[in-house]
Amino acid sequence: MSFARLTFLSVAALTAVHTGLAHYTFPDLIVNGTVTSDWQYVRETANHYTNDPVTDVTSDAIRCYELDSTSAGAAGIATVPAGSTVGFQPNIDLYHPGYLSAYMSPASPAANSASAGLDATWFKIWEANPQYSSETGMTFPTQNELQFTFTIPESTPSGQYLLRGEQIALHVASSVGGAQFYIGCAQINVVNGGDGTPGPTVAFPGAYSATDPGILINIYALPAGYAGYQAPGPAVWSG
Ligand SMILES: *[C@@H]1O[C@H](CO)[C@@H](O)[C@H](O)[C@H]1NC(C)=O
Ligand SMILES: [Cu+2]
Repeated sequence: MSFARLTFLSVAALTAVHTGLAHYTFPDLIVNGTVTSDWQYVRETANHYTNDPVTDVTSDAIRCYELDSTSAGAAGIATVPAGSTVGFQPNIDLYHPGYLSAYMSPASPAANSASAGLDATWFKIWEANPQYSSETGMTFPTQNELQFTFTIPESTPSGQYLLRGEQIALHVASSVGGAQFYIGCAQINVVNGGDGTPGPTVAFPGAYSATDPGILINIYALPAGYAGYQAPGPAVWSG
């Protein structure tokens, strides 16, 4: 093992300890270039005070992590033109190294209904994978940044949806149940949409297994000949 590699590992280990309590929430939807208020359009999550992650991929919390059954009705519904850029702003920088994604689900009877999104209706519209090379090891998207943004596909049919932003933090993901899921679901009404057919669709819980290679992974000791990060969940629907 080279000196450079040793140094990298030590820094990584220290960072993991230092940021052990640096959890976060995704309370702010970004729409039309504006960061909206905390929980204005995002359903308030159970970790609004503790910032603690979800760690059980089989729990209902893996869907939207709502505080309680009133979270849906308490948040508004943001009008969002198809093809526009949206995103989430966490309450602090995204300290943890991880994988980011965004999913949508048609919302019936309305985006602010607690019964929206319960079925296998979720499709992935965006992801940002850790990048790997044998020279540099893994590098992580938006680590230490304050926002992540992406586009609502232009051909998304108009109508009400839940928009689920997620980071799977991988700093302690080397044992089952170690990966940390940070989640927020915004309530949106897509306007000026198209005639696309979003898919493939999945359910939450159901989309992930605790042993998926993108969830159970030791980012500090990748196997020899590692072929690169394998994202969990379905392929991205690009519209
Ligand atoms: C975003 O802009 C569109 C017009 O392009 C507007 O209809 C919509 O209300 C705006 N959404 C928000 C949440 O401000
Ligand atoms: Cu944390």
